[in-house]
Amino acid sequence: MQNITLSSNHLKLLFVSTPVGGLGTGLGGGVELSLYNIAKYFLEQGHTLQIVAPEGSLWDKAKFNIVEIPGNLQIIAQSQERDTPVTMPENSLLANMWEYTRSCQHEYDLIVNFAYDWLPFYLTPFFQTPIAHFVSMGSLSNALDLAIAQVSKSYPGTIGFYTPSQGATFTNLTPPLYYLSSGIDLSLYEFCAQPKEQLACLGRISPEKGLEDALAVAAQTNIPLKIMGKMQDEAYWQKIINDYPKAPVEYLGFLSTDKMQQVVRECKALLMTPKWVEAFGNVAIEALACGVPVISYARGGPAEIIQDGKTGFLVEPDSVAGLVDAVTLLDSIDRYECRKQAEIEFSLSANGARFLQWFEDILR
Ligand code: HBI
Repeated sequence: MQNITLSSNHLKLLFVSTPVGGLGTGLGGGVELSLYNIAKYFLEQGHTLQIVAPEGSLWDKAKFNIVEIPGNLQIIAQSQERDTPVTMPENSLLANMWEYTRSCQHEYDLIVNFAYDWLPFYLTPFFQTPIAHFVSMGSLSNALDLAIAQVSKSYPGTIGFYTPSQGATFTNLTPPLYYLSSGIDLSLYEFCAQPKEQLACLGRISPEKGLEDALAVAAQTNIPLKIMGKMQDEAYWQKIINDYPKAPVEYLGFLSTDKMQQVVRECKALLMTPKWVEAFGNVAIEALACGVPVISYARGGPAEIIQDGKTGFLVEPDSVAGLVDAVTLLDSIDRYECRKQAEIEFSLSANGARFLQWFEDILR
């Protein structure tokens, strides 16, 4: 085992990205935002970093020292059943990314995996350089669950999640497990003390987001609802719009962070109605950063973020009546408390420090 001396705590890190799309295309969803913010922190702290990413990534290649790998994208895990066999396309991008990683592993102190895929977990024992695995969703696949459990047993302390509730969806894991939460660049979000009479929804337009319940709130309260996010499931959208023809709803599309926060900051609250165990819910901390309280079902990541009654309200899952009651209580929330929570818990430096601690624990 090479004897690593953390002189001046300088780390040489190799981040291996998700194989479902190039960085900056939005296909990588929340894990793209996480990778961006963690990379920014480690670069600002003076560590050495390289990012292995799919060809066609849009980030600044020089700034992030990105090496682009060709190959066919991996199928997104959410589209598979729990018992679907692991599949590898010909000329697999995932395999090519990990072949590159194997070939240069000795130049780094630590490899960090951001892919939610079986292969990197299976390959871990074949590597000499330690690998930290950041798991970006709840349990979706039996084969991957087993591979994660095996790595946690053979290499304790190398599995990280966003939240405990996300981690709890997996079984047979060996502690210690790490919960990193998340972080955003707060300078991109502007506090607003006096909102308009409107509510917001943020995130991919897809069934697991439960948008029909937000439409029901708009219909019952007649408060205008602004919806923003990638149109992922058009049929689902058409169905829920037809189910609530009278709801005062406006779909604004997928906006840049700046355009999105200009709308969200003027809202009385962000509504989150997840039907699945949301691993985290970056949209919740984006709203808090603008001083916007979050009303969410008490399910998954949002339940670990929102301070009930102080920075928003946690509602009995799937209870539209509970959401409507919470909307009537919004005036009791001090919007500056929302911004303050974001500054304390979810800044780039707070998030980066959590990852640095994790990495140093692994390397000790
Ligand atoms: N699917 N197969 C696969 N691999 C990933 O890394 C992956 C995914 N689906 C979604 C996803 N990553 C990210 O968008 C989420 O982790 C946020």
